[in-house]
Amino acid sequence: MCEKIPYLKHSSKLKQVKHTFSKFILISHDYLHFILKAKIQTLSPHLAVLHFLKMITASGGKIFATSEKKADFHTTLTKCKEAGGSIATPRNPDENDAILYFVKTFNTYAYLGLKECLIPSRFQFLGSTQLSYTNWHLNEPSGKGEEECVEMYTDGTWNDKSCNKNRLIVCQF
Ligand SMILES: [Ca+2]
Repeated sequence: MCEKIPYLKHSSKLKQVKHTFSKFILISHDYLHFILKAKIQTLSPHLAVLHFLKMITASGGKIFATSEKKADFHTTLTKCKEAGGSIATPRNPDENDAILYFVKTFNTYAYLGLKECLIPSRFQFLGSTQLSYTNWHLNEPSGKGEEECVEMYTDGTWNDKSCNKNRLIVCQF
């Protein structure tokens, strides 16, 4: 009898603790929602500003962004990687349009995430993926092994080009 009292006490205390704890979980869950909502609300104006400044576009779940700066192909790769993304690589007409938006806005060609294969005039996406979409300008690619990179013209078409030119940095995330 005497032993049961502490047990009962302990048990009810345990229930109380559980109750408090579950309440805490609910509160923290709500709190988390609140924080996330607040964060998104804080972020939204920034995204809106970036849109307004013509620095980001979105297409099919991808976000494309420019730093408005120019760089050669290899520097562009580095800058995009440092930003947590990769060089803009259009895999369909919508994505091509999203990149074209920057090319037109800043009136500057941009390098794309494509590279010539060992076979001249054959190109592939970086990472050795076969091209599933292309938008070559008339009579391009024309470099025949001399132009290993690809730039986007202001009409959205592609041209193979040497990799050491200064082009608009456009990354994807
Ligand atoms: Ca060319």
